[in-house]
Amino acid sequence: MVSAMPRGIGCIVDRLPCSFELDTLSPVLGAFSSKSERTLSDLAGQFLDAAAYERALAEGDRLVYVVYQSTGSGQAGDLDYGLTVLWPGKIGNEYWMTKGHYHHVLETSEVYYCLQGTGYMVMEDISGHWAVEKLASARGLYVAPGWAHRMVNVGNVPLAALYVCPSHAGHDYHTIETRGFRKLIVEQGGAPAIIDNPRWQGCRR
Ligand code: PAN
Ligand code: ZN
Repeated sequence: MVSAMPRGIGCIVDRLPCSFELDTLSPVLGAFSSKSERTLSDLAGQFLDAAAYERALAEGDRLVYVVYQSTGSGQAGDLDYGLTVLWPGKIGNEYWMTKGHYHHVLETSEVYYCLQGTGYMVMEDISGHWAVEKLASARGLYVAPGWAHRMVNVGNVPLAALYVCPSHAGHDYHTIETRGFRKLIVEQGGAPAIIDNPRWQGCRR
């Protein structure tokens, strides 16, 4: 493609047309405006087995996932996109996962496209409906408006997924931090299983 525009990171900062490399083997996003790293301590209170969590944390505050972000203007009409890479691991028998969130602007949606790995997207809405969809290489996923979402890695390699969402969506982490998700993904008999979260605080917001 011929373009008079500068390529790469300059396009992202200035919100100019651009394309980007997606290294699906690493996996890494070729150009991004920021990178967030989440470690075990960022997931405090989220894993069911609190004692196993404390033991794991005592051994080191390990990196759980990285988000390469191309963050837009924050205006409706613009898009944020990026790549989330979630490492494999378990706390007790519960698989490593992202914090998960509702969008601050509840009626916004999101599309994910999985590049590598095996896992699930755990979702729920404020009425208590829930859904768990499989994530696997070359599999896409639509998070409908109003649904909280969390990635869970049930495989042995990093789970990597591209995401695209409205730039004004924002993140509401507080609701999940206090209420939890209704469903958890744990290993049972050597395979992933969906179980009820006994600590789920209901569908109030
Ligand atoms: C994604 C997520 C990313 C990390 O960009 O933010 O996968 O998950 P947490 O934000 O829950 O830590 C997204 O869904 N944005 O809206
Ligand atoms: Zn989101």
